[in-house]
Amino acid sequence: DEERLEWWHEAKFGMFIHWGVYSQWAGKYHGHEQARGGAEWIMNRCKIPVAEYQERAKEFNPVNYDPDAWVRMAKDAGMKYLVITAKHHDGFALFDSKASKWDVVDATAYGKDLLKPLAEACKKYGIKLGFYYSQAQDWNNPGGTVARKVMKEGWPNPDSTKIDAYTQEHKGHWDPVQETATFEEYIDQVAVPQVREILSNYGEISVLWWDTPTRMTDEAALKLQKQLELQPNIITNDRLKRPNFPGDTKTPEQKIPDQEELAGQNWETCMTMNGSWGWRDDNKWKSTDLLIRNLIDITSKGGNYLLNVGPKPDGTFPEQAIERLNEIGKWMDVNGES
Ligand code: FUL
Repeated sequence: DEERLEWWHEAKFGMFIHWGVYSQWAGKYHGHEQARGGAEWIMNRCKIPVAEYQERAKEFNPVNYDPDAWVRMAKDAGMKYLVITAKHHDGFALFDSKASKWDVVDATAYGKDLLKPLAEACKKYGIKLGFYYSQAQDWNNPGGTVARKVMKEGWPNPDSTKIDAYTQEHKGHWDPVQETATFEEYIDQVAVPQVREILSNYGEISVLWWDTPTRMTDEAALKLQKQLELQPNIITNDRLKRPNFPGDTKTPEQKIPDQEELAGQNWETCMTMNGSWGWRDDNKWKSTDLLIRNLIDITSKGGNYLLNVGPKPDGTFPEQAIERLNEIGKWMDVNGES
């Protein structure tokens, strides 16, 4: 076990990438600014109907996507691994999936697998690749669960009080389509096969990053965990199901633990560069100085830093992110280990 985690401890610094069709919305729905939460949550926060969300996805066409450039930017900043949202809570698969038509190949203008060329670029530059997979929450594939997020009173839809009542009665769902399958059907027909796909079709996968175990069952967790055998050296986090599926790593989010808090454990602080995981320009960009101080603070305490970039819908990194990665790279040239 110690051996399996050796590279990860040595790595110290990684890039998190939150990308999907939510980047098209960039935190705005019908002219209203999303009031709370990351922009990747817009479908839930604004209770966007499934049909409307999927209609817009047809226009998703990241013609400027250059995974080679992405990986070079990570590498030049001193990052040693990369974790990308293969599927976030909106259920959209960035890969070619046979288990659901709600994927980049079938549901968008782009029509090509986004993870394949990224996996190739990671291999080319010696960057370890990990996949984030939202195993329970899925707002588009029927049967997926939903966290109940109360929207601001009367916003953005003047009818939102009514929608909230529906949502309360329907375990967080806001669109009847979401309940046309059971959770068990979703696990067996979508989640398990998709985890098989991402662990089979992209070469060596070093990390599986589960997220939000909303209404997970032991049965579902066991089925998903079993798929990890496809990648014997894979490292997983503590978010498959709490508390009895601890995985390998603890995942403090947007915070740096005290020296004693997670001493002796494997932990990784994940953090945004601005106020959102998914693309949104919110004027909350952290300074490069702060990002570097965070990196020093975290690694001196024995943790890893997983720093997020939320690419734009055209496939490019925000200029603010590029600038910060460049500056971190310059600091690394002088102060980094290699
Ligand atoms: C959270 C998610 O709900 C956020 O959207 C983001 O992915 C973060 C890393 O984990 O729990």
